[in-house]
Amino acid sequence: MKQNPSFPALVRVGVTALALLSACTVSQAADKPGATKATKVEASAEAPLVKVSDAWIRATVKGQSGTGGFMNLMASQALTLTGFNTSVAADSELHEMLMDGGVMRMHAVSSLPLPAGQTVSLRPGMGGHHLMLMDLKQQLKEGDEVTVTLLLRTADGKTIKQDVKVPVKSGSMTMAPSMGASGAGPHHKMMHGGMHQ
Ligand SMILES: [Cu+2]
Repeated sequence: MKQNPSFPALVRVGVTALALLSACTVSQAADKPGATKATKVEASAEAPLVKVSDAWIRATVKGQSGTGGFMNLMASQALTLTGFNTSVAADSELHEMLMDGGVMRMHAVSSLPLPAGQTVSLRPGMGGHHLMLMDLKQQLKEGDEVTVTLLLRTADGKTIKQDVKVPVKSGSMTMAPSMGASGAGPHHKMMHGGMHQ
C-alpha cells in the first residue's frame, strides 16, 4: 500500500536524472567547437612556419650558468634551424648529445634541418639535440616563461625569426628512464663548465 505513491516518485527521479545527463552531454558537445575555434584563431593570427609543441626549458639552481631547452618542431616548409636567442642567456648554441668513449658529451652543431611536415624532436638523452642556453643572466625557476626566438633559414636562403614562449620546468618529462633523468641534468652543468675552460 505504501509503495504505490512512491513508485511514481521514483519514476520522476529517474526522468530528472536523465534530463540532467542529457543536459550534461549537450553542454560538453557545445564546448568542443568553441575550443577548436579558439585554437584556430590563435594559430592563424601568428601563422607560424614551425609548429612547436611540448616545449620546456630545464629549471636551474642558483649560480648555474647553463641549461637546455627541448621541444618538438614541425616545419610547414623545408627549413633549417640555425640557432636561437633568448633574453635570459648571453650565449646560445644548438647542441647534440653523443656517446664519446663511454661518456655522454654534448657538442655544438651549426644547424639542424627541419624537413617539411616532419616532427623533429629536441629531446634530452643520447643522440638528442637541444637548445643550449649559456651564460645565464638569471636563475630559471619552475613556472617561469622564457621567450625563445628561433632563427630559421628558408630553402632560398632567407632568415626568419619565430618567437616561442617556453615554460621552465624542473621535471625530467619524457626522458628515457635509463639514461635521461640522471644523465642530462648534472651533465649539462658539467659539460658547460668544461666547454668554457
Ligand atoms: Cu648542451
